[in-house]
Amino acid sequence: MQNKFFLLPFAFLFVCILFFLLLLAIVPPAFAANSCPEGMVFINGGTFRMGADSLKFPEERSAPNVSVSSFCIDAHEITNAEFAKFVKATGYKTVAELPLSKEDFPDLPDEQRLAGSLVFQPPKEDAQQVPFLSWWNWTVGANWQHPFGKDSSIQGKDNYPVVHIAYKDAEAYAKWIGKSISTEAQWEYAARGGLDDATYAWGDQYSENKANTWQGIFPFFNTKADGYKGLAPVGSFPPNGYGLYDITGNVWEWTADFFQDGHDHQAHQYNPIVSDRTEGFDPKKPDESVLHVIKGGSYLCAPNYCSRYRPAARESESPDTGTTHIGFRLVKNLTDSN
Ligand SMILES: [Ca+2]
Ligand SMILES: [Ca+2]
Repeated sequence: MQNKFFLLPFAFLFVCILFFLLLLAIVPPAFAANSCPEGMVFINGGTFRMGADSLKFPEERSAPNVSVSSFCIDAHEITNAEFAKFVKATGYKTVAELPLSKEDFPDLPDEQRLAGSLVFQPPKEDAQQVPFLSWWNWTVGANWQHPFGKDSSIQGKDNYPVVHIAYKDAEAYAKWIGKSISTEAQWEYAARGGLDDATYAWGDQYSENKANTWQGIFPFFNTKADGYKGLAPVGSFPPNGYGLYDITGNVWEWTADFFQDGHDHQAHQYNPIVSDRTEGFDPKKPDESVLHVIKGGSYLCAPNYCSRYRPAARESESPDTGTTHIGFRLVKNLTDSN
């Protein structure tokens, strides 16, 4: 009888150890705050309202309870210098550097299959009428090393965000460096910088000194009140509450999600991602079936046009399209390889 009581504490200890091991097995490990690679910021996971509800931007329709796990995110947009290291190591050619193939575009004349990309070209300031999107000019020879065509260069611009990056290019860089393109939820959660439901990444009032956007009347006249008519070196403006630079403006940033018209406002979603391309659809672009979400707006977003320099704001973009105002930053998830 006495022996039985003697064994009780050991039995209790055994159950406790078993319970602890079970917990380890079912609860996913979390990033420690100091485990992010250099140049990345630790984002403590949490729950937030994703999107915003306004009549003007129905595509932002909110979902009130979206949760994300902890992750690391680049403090700034990927720069020319960083992308150059990748190209040097791998010999990678971006989408803009490759001619369009005869197989994919059999009806195009040869001269229109030359390698190039879309370059922003403002209309004359005294122009009376400008067709929609006519400020985008297909430019042969434009790519990340020659942003405005073959005679332009990124010399001396190591610290500027790389541009003319198609989704596939961002994916290739991410794979090489062992990181991921963020989900839209991760990106937006990080962009809010802890200010839930604020209109901008810094609060509720627009400010021309907080990010590289466009002041004046787009596309005709840019007052440069923020100091930059075009791209700015990364980190030229104050970071948001989580220490992220240019999460508003400068260049748009790719996310992994396919674009849908608004978020599922009834769902409680944990680490959501729209990863099925057949679910992607933008009613503004009915002829394009595959569109990724881009976030953050760019130096071309003005109060009179676009105004998508808000964390909730979103735009759809064809994955094979890079331009003079699309770049990227990456996240590091537990599942990433190195
Ligand atoms: Ca500007
Ligand atoms: Ca940006």
